[in-house]
This record gives sequence, C-alpha cells and structure tokens, in this order.
Amino acid sequence: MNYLNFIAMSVPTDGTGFTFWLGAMAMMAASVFFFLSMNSVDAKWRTSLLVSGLITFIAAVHYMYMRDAHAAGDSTTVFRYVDWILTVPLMCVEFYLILKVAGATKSMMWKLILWSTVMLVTGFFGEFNGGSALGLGPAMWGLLSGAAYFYIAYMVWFGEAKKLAVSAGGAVEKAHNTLAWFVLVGWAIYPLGYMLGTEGWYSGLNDIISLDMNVVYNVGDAVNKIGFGLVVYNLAVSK
Ligand SMILES: *C/C=C(C)/C=C/C=C(C)/C=C/C1=C(C)CCCC1(C)C
Repeated sequence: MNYLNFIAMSVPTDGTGFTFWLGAMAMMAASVFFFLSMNSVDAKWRTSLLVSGLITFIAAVHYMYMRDAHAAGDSTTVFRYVDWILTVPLMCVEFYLILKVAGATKSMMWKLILWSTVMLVTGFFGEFNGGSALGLGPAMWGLLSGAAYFYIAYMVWFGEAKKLAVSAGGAVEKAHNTLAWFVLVGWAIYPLGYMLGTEGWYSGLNDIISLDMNVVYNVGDAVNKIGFGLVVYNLAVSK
C-alpha cells in the first residue's frame, strides 16, 4: 500500500494506525534535526546530540514495524519493548553525558540502566501473554515495574544524579531539572497506557478514559523522546 493511500484510508477509520504513521514521521524528522545540529555545537556536546538522534532514529524504525504489525492486526508488544529496551538506556546515557562535566561516574549510569531494564522487563512480562508469566498477572508485574520507575525518579530528583547537577550549576543544572520533570511527568504516561491495556484492579479506568493503549504509548514516546532531545539541544546551544 502506498503512503497516500495509507493516510487516506487510516485517518477516518484507524486512529491508532494513524498515530503510528505520524510517530514514525515525527521521529524521523527529529533524528535529521539532531544529527544535523551536531555540526553547529561545541565539541563537548556532540555525543549528547548524537545520542538524541539515535533515540529518535531507533524509534522511527520500530514505528514503521509497529505500523505494519498493527495494520495486519498483529500485536505490537514485542517491537514496542525492543524499542524501549534500546532507547530508555540511551536516555540514561544522556543523564550521564550531561553530568560528566560535574564528575558523573559510569557507575551512576549503570545504576540507571539497570533499574530501567528491570522496569521494562517486568513491564514486558506484564503485557506478554496476558501477564501469565510466573502466574503473577499484569497488576503484580506493573507494581514491580512501578517500583523500579520510582527508584529512577528518586535518583534523578534527590539522589546521586541530582547532587551532581547541583554541583554543576548553570545551564547543566537547568537541563537536568527539565529532564527530571520528563521522567516524573512524561514517563508517567506509560503506566497509564499499561493500565488501559491490561487487566487488573484498575480495569474500570477504561470506563473513564477510553483510549487505546498504543495511542497513549505513542503520545508518551513523542513527548519523551523528542522532548529529551530538545532539552539536550537547548543545553548544547546555550554556551
Ligand atoms: C522512549 C521510551 C520511554 C521513555 C519509555 C518509558 C517507559 C516507561 C517509563 C514504562 C513504565 C512502566 C511502568 C512504570 C509500569 C507499567 C509497565 C511500564 C513498563 C509501562
């Protein structure tokens, strides 16, 4: 199916499919922007911008696979989590790269990566096969995932990462604080999508908010992946 047909057919009848298409385009455009911006910033920020571009580029590729899977009526769960398991650790790397000027250690970076991996693997078990792994069910897996998420938020808001940001001060501290808001508010979009798409004590939520889980995840990705990149871009051009 060619692109124009895809748009014309999907907009009125398949809103979810359209958000996959839109997401792929937005991620691609953002990648081009971040990659090209590398040439016009101070050398010390180039790797950070490279990582921003890689995050949106990896997402763009997965969005094309997810769009096709969705159009064929297949599950997108595996593509979704493969995307996240690659891009979320790269976001942890962004925290490290920004805070390196203040003496951030690789051990801080690995801690963030470890807990984000725990968050995603437990989330995957909650979604795969109706959360049947180990007989725990989606609500229990979601709780474990949420605990890892809170620990990450704690680290960037009050822990090691925060202390380094304060000692760096200036534009670095500002950028760190904005990224911390993304983690607290932007990342909270995902557990909402999870609760709308899995079965648990929270299933009544569907009567209040009627949104497809994929739409919520797609909005979360656009906000967080492009948003994170723009914060880094802003820091890179600030001095
Ligand atoms: C680019 C992708 C990003 C930033 C993905 C972030 C994903 C999360 C913060 C997911 C969190 C989840 C919970 C906190 C509980 C329920 C299961 C998850 C995996 C949806």
